[in-house]
Amino acid sequence: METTLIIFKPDAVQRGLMGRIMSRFEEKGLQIVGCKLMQISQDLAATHYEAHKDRPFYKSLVGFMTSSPVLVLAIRGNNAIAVCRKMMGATFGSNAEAGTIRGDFGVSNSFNLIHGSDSPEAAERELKLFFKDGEVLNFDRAVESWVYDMSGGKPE
Ligand code: IDP
Ligand code: MG
Repeated sequence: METTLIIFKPDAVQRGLMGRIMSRFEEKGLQIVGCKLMQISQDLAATHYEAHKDRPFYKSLVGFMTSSPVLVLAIRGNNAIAVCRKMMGATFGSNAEAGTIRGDFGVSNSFNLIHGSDSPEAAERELKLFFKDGEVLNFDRAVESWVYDMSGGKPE
């Protein structure tokens, strides 16, 4: 099972879309194992997006991400990183596929509602940036054996 870091960006929180977007992940069968509303500091935004520091949009991206609270989530499931990225859709709202979160809820290329880790390495790094020890929980779900086919001994 993988765990990925998802952030509902300030536009998703301000527009009252937290519940609807979170429902998509729950309905998919993914498990929410960490969740908190927080205000991202300049330092945290800079660290989180350090790979983009030389890009022309970096300053406005950091400004946007620190402008208003975000909801950060740790989401777990089989291949959760790729599954969540697919559910998010392409980076730009203007060309994200219908049926994806970015495709259905936004049209902006910078206010694109949601962040998701893009690799296992990024997920490990980003989860540590946003969650302290003990804030990502391990717990059994009663429905687990109906979410995944476990007959082969592993989730299918
Ligand atoms: P991703 O969020 O789909 O992984 P990245 O390329 O990692 O996309 O970019 C990080 C974030 O930076 C995007 O989600 C978006 O908010 C912003 N961004 C990326 N490219 C542009 C751009 O060309 N103009 C404005 N904002 C951008
Ligand atoms: Mg990215």
